[in-house]
Amino acid sequence: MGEEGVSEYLYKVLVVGDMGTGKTAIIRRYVNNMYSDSYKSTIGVDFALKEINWDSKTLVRLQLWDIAGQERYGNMTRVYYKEAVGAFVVFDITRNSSFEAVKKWKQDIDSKVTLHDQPIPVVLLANKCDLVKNPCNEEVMNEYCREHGFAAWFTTSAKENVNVDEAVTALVSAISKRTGGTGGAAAAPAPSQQQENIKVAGGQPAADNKSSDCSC
Ligand SMILES: Nc1nc2c(ncn2[C@@H]2O[C@H](COP(=O)(O)OP(=O)(O)OP(=O)(O)O)[C@@H](O)[C@H]2O)c(=O)[nH]1
Ligand SMILES: [Mg+2]
Repeated sequence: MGEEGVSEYLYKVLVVGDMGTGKTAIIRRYVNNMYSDSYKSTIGVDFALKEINWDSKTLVRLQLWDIAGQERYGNMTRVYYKEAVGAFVVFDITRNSSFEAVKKWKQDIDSKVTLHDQPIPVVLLANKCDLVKNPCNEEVMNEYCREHGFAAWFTTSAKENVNVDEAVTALVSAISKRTGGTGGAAAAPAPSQQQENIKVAGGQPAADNKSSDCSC
């Protein structure tokens, strides 16, 4: 308990996925509401902290671990993953190889970190949705998430600020359910669309210059 009966929670959350998929951009959008088109690859790991006033009695401190996608840092993940309670796996909706790598990232997390002897909640992000004409097929993605044990998935755009807050809310909700924190999920703001345990992404921005279909 902190001041005036406010409960405080610290959640360590991993952000992983292939290089260039937009992990740093998503974090920057979420934490600072900023975006840049220039690409500077993350070296090793970066950190960002965001405080969420979840409700009048609950403060969540989200510690985001922005993990480099470059293979050469892969052998460090066991150290980085330690004591994480949730994760995002990010792929680039226009790059199929980054979607194929999602399974590998999920297995890497599941094999190296657990919460109460179970896999930690992981939310899948199909990023750069501003670049595609046809977004992910909902049925296919719901099935994919069920099969691979993702708590939820969202199409996101760090560039156009699509579904970034919603994805974080979904992950924090899932973590809270598992840890018993934030007064239980019933008290938490829920994402708008929900199908079983899978939150389906909505709110695609309309754009004329989209070039391709999604890669999944
Ligand atoms: N169009 C578009 N571009 C994006 C989006 N998110 C990120 N990018 C661009 O994609 C490139 C890579 O983004 P980063 O956030 O640096 O990628 P990363 O996953 O952190 O890459 P590593 O640190 O190398 O693992 C940058 O040029 C970003 O501007 C998005 O939502 N839409
Ligand atoms: Mg990065």
